[in-house]
Amino acid sequence: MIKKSIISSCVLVSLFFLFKSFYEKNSLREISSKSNFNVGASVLASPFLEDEQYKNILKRDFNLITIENDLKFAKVHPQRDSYNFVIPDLMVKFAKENNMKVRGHTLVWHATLPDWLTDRKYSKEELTNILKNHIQTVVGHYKGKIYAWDVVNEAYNDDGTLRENIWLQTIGPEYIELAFRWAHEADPDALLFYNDYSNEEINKKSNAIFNMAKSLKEQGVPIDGVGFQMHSSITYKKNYEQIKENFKRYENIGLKTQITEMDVKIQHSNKPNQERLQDQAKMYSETLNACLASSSCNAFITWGVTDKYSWIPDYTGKEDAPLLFDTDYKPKPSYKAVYRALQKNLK
Ligand code: 9MR
Repeated sequence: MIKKSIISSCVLVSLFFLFKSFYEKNSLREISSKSNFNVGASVLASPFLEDEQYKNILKRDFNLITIENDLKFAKVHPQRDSYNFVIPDLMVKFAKENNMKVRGHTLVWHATLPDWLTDRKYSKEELTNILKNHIQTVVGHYKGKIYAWDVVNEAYNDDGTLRENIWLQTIGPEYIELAFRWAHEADPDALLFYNDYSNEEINKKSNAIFNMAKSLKEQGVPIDGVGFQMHSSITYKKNYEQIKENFKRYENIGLKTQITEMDVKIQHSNKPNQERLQDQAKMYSETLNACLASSSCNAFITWGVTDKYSWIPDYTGKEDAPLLFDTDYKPKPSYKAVYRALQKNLK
């Protein structure tokens, strides 16, 4: 009995050192940058401001950051006549110093709106002007510094209809097209994306989004691609053939696709932890394989860096471990799976 447990401890210790030396020799950034592929993570203000180890992982393993919250309407435009760029400016500076791209998130959304906007009703003309000024001020502030914007986020319901939100109710469905045009006027070099969740497989929502993007492109509206958030759970198996088919149809019409907010929940499974982490690793690599099977897909971004800071425990009220690094900043099996998928697919 004692002999058996000594042997299994030795196996675990050697696996740990093997994995450690794997991590020391390899980085996601290095392998991605050689092929001009974007590998990124979203960044939160508090660890960014306080945690050097967090920033060290960011610059070591990623060539792109997405500003997770600090460019949302309520954060960047808290009063009708004042903007606050302090934190996003620091993040953009950090990215520049470390030769990383930045994704701006997000210009038009139904959530994280300031009270001054939601507390009273505006006329169509007033709200149109407010949105135009907002987009042009924010995009203009970062002209030449932000590589891509999520211009419109989550505008569709699961049944493929447009979500009721203040923009649709007051401006009308043309708010989407207008937002892209205004963003392009403010920075003609920035790539402009529509971004949503549950749009990776073929379903009513993903068809509606594809048709919208195709029609905008045909009308000459400056849209460059669609973002697929990819918030996932090991207990919901995805249809990777459909995901590939979906990315392929964007390739066929000359639009880019990007995985913009991937994380994988493990809290709903009853399996032992090690097995859940293996299932999670598989889900990360299969998703990345589906992305890399299409030339339209040029970015893979996780929604956070380490399990220490993720939106999921706050949102679900339960512990989880959805990302590539654990709470001690050690790379998880998912990290290695992502590395292997990049290695297998990138030339
Ligand atoms: O992770 C973000 C969390 O910290 C914020 O409180 C929340 C509300 O602004 O937004 C979360 O990010 C969301 C993203 O902006 C859009 N897609 C879904 C993400 C998770 O809810």
